[in-house]
Amino acid sequence: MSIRTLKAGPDRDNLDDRGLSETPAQRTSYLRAGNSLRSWFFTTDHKRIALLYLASVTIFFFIGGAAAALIRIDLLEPNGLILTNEGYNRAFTLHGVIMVWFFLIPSIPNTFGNFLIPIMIGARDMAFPRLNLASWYIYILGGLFTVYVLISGGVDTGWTFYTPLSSMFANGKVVLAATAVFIVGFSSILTGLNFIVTVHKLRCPGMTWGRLPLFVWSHYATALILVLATPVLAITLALIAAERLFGVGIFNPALGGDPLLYQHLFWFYSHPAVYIMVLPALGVVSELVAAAARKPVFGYRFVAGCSIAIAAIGFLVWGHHMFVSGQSIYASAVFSFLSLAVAVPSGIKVYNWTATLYKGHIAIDPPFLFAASFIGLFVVGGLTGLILAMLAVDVHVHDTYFVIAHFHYIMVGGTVAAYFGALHYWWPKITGRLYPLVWGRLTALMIFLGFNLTFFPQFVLGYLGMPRRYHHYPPEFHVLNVFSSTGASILAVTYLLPFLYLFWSFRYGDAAGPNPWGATGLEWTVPSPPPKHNFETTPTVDGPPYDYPVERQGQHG
Ligand code: HEM
Ligand SMILES: [Cu+2]
Repeated sequence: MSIRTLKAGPDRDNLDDRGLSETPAQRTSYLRAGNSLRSWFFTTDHKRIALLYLASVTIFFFIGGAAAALIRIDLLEPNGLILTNEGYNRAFTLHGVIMVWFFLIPSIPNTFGNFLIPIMIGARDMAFPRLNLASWYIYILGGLFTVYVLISGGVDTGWTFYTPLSSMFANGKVVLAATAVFIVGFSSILTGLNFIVTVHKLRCPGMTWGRLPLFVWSHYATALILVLATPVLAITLALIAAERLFGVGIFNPALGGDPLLYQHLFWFYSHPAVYIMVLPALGVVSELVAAAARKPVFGYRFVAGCSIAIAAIGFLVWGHHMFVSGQSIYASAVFSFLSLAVAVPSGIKVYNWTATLYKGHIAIDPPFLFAASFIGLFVVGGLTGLILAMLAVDVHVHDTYFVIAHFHYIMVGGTVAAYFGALHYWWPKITGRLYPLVWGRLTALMIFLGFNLTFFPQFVLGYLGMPRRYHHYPPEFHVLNVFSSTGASILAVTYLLPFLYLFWSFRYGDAAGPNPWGATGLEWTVPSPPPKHNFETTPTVDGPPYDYPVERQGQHG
């Protein structure tokens, strides 16, 4: 097995029956603290809850991915290959609903945030451990509801549930799907609340706001959005249900309602929600970049502040989804300006990561490769966002594949890459085991290639005028669609790879030792896997974050 740059595990005197070394702390690790189902399903340990989420978001990722596969197979032919028109609509709705609410929003915060925030700030657990477990149950309840809606008929409105389609014409289980999303919203709100209180109240002595890891800063910003925006979504979905079930006139003009009101309410949540999806990823990348370069993050305060700025400005730009809705041109102009402004803090982060990597002794390991793909794809996604924020251009490409490509570059290329980066970086901490680095590198490269082959052609398709959400398309779009579906097949295979070698490592990998990457941060001071209560004694912090030794920098001249 290849462990080129990873330091080997601890002393050899403590070998277990597999010949792996094991310290007393590892024997009392959170993984060993009881193995009954009860000890897992009623746990209040943030680390075990994180693993419950890890398992469940993975399952939803593959359910959503299966729907994506159906869509891409179908689009191999201009007239559709396997699905009926109705089936096609249901497949992309299922794909969007599952990916957005059951994967992208919870993936990084609920798994890695849950696992790492208490350890990173020197706490023994979250502020409200039982609420944390309750959030998981609510998430699962919402998930089961969604799967039920899927097998009992499905919904054909798209993940945005736009009215009047959803309120008047859709013949699917719109109310049930809305209920499912409504339920899972509570999970988001409770998790956000838990993060905020934990970061405010449970920081160990010396862990000032100016010393918080950037991962924690970005989760703090995310938590603010979760708590402030999610209730608006819940109310919006309840209003759709009220209109469909009881004929209350809210969005339906025939009843005195206004369909545009729906779009305002929906995007008031859903634009901030795209930052719920990407801010935790930005936090992950800051950690990965610093560890790969073994340098302090350049402009720490700016990177931290930009998380808060992105969260704040993100609340002011929702109208950029409505440029062609007929809203006033003055409103559109303001939304256009503010949308361009939100790119500034995102851009600052990219510059600061680049400056951090500059002249660093970069270890070309899987976490770095995922972080590097993140940065590249996030830049493409962000720059095309600027293109979309231009009023005149958006009239041309709105509701085309250009928009699909834009948000997939950020959400799949960015957030999913960061999710895999986090998995490869903290896996030794979570499990106490090392995995073969070559496989991680191969996966990172294949995901990058497969991703670009899938989504780059979609920019061209959209620019040429292929509308989104159409089941049939003119033959001149055929070749680019075949490219896209080919890339999607590469992606599908590659997404499965980590599950093979990571599970292998869980069983057979070498012991990781507390700090295999030689990284800074409290999580690397505790044993891998961490003991049940994280710290034997409460730690004290007396230095800045990312305190890498200076003499290791800049030797490339
Ligand atoms: C530089 C910052 C960004 C700008 C200026 C921007 C701009 C835009 C604009 C104007 C649209 C609407 C296009 C249309 O419907 O015609 C759009 C759509 C979208 N963007 Fe962005 N964006 C940015 C970053 C992001 C980020 C960070 C994410 C995700 C994490 C994201 C996710 C989305 C999604 C999901 C949609 C489409 C929603 C739908 O209609 O289904 N964007 N973006
Ligand atoms: Cu937006």
